[in-house]
Amino acid sequence: MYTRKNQRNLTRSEKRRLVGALLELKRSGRYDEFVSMHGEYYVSDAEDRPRVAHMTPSFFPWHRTFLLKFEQALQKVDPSVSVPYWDWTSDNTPASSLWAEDFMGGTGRSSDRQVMTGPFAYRNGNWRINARITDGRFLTRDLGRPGNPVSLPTKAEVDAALNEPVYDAAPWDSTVTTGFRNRIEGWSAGGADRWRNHNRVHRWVGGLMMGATSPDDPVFWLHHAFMDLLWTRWQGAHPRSGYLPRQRLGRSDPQYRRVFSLDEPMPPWDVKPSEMLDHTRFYRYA
Ligand code: CU1
Ligand code: CU1
Repeated sequence: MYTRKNQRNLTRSEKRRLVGALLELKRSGRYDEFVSMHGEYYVSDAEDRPRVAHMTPSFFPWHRTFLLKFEQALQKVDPSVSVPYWDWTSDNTPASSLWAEDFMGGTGRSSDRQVMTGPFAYRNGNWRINARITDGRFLTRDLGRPGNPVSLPTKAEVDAALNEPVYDAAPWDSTVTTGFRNRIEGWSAGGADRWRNHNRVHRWVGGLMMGATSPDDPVFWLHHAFMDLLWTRWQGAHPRSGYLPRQRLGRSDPQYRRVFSLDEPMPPWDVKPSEMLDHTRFYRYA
C-alpha cells in the first residue's frame, strides 16, 4: 500500500525522484509504449467500434488501470515514487510550483509553443517526442492560452459534477447531459462551454495535451490522478450509486458492443470495471 499525494506537497527530493523515474522510463522506451497505447485507444463516438477509454462509461476504470500500470512501471525504476495529483481548482495559474524548473517546467515559447524550461524541455536533452501525429520532436504547451484566454474549471464546477447522483446514462457517449462521468469528462455541444472540467484542463495546458497522445506531456498523469481522486470522492458521496451500465447492452441498443458494462473485460488488460471500483486495494490518497 502506498500513497498518492497532492503535487503541491511534494518535497524537493520527492520531486527529484519522480522526475528521475520519468526520465529513466523515457530513456528505456517504456514511457512511449504508454503514450502509443493511449493513442491507440483514443476512439471517439463518431466511430462504430468499441470505445473503452473516452466518451464512454469506462473512462474512469480504464484510466485507473492505465495509471496503475504506469505507476507500477515507475516503481520498478524507483519503488519510492507514486503518481501525485494536480488539484487544478487551487493550483490554477502558470505561476504554480507545478510548472517550476525543478518539476514540470513551464509554458511554451510564443513562436512554436516549445517548452524551454525544466527536465522535459527538448533542449535539455532527455525528452524527445516520438509518439505523436505531427512531426515536432519537442514538448509543446500554451498554459492558459494567453492569445485567447481560457480558465481552469472552478471548485463550484467540480462540486456540481460530484453532486450528480447517477454515474452515467444512455446513450453512454459524449452527448449525455446528466451523470457524473460526462459532467467530469466534459464533453458538451459547442459554444463557450465546449470544453468542461477534465477536457478544459487539457485545453488549458494546450500543445500536446490537446491530442490523442496527450501522455507525451507528463502532466497528463497528475491531471488524471486528480480525475481518479474525484471518482473516489463521488463514490464516497453516493454510496448507493454504482457503475453503470450494470448489464451488457442488448443487441437493439445503438451502443451494443461499443461500451463496457460492469463485468465486461476492458482491453488491453482484460480487467473488468467491477475489479477497479475499489482503489484502496492499490493505494490511498493523502
Ligand atoms: Cu485518456
Ligand atoms: Cu485526459
